[in-house]
Amino acid sequence: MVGAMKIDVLTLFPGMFAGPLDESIIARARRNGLLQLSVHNLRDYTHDRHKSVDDRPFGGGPGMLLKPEPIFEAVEKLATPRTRVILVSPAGRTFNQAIARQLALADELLIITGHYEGFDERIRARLAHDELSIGDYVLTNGALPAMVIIDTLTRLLPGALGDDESAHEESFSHGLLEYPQYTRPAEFQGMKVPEVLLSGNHAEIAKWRAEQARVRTEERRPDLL
Ligand code: JCQ
Repeated sequence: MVGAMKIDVLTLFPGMFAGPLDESIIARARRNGLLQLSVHNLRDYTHDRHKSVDDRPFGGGPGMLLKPEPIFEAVEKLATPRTRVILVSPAGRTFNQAIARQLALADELLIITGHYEGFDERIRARLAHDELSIGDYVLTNGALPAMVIIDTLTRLLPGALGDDESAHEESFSHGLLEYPQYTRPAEFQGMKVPEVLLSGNHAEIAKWRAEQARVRTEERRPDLL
């Protein structure tokens, strides 16, 4: 199967994954076998009566840490030597389109989502190939970041996008923000579509768009230039 990718997710909140991954392009990629996604409940890898996944930090301090045993057991059962194991937390390197393009080349990923104060450090040391953040803010747990990463990777799988969907070159692949775009009507609530776009002069249109993309990027995201 061309582009087929297997992604396993290890989470304390498997219910959060129902819905977002069952719609649209991701649902179609799954139906078509391009994406083989499985969500696993970390609690299923515990053995004690209380199904404990976390414990207090040695040395004291607030909060709880994800304990090693259930995560080690889950990785042992779910990962193969080909699997790239990724932790999701605010302490990871910041996910972006370049990282997405790299990850999309893998054929098996296991995404481990954190919560609370963090992971026991031995999970990082022994199990993780990479640790990713989706940005500098704190969420209640890593389910949403995992879904963001899955979404980004899915649309990069060969065959996942239809012609109309992939005809659109995304902003971050040419390194600039998108130029302003308009559809009908040519005038709406007194706001006119720029004349050049109605001119039929394709060289002028391309020039205008390149200029607009540059201006918009300078104004909004000078860090991209
Ligand atoms: C990911 N940006 C924010 C919260 C701890 C130790 O792992 C933790 C994971 C989370 C959830 O992830 C995020 C996040 N990228 O909050 C605390």
